[in-house]
Amino acid sequence: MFNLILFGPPGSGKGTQSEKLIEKYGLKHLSTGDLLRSEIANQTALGLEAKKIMDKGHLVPDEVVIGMISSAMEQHPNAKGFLFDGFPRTASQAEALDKLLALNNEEIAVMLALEVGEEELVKRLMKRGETSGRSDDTNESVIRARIVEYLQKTTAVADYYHTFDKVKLIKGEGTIDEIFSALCKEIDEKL
Ligand code: B4P
Repeated sequence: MFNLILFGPPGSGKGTQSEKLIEKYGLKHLSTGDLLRSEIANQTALGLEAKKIMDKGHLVPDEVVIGMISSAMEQHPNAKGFLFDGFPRTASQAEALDKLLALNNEEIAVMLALEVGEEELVKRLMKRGETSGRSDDTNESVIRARIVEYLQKTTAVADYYHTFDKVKLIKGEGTIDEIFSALCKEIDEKL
């Protein structure tokens, strides 16, 4: 199995690049953002609770997202590998993911971390908000709150994987194809 984490702040292009990567490498895409938005669309109890938190730009509790990822992994026992997008976002989520993978003698091969400046992130998300219908993309103060959450809680995840020498930094500004090539180069070196 080849398991990789696509990491970066909100709007750094994780979702955009994930679509291209899963097509090229045949990995199973697991995006906690997509899983949460599907719960919201289906108006489940979990989704209704999560929406209130996401609309403030905050992170959904660890136990909720870990539970979602665990059951999504169980549903794909024959996957060639997983691409984790937007997960883990806290150090606890990272530890839980390592434990889940270890149950099957698996591990994370690499974390690819997209680096994008704050003003570019805000610009991209405001632009996406014009068409996406995502309530967390329409308000600049919510977008900035998401970036603060990232700086306060999520950057610790990169520190965690740094200790295992698994982090590769990728310039996340430029054309989508340029960034995709840089990501593929790192993956091909690990395969
Ligand atoms: P997510 O759904 O993970 O998404 P995101 O961080 O908003 O964006 P992403 O980086 O995927 O950006 P995209 O490619 O779309 O999170 C949403 C919320 O869910 C979180 O705030 C949180 O509340 C909750 N959540 C999710 N996972 C969680 C977890 N593990 N724990 C707790 N809470 C969790 O790109 C953005 C825009 O930029 C797009 O419009 C795209 O077209 C554009 N773009 C992409 N690449 C570009 C490029 N190279 N140049 C110009 N524009 C580009």
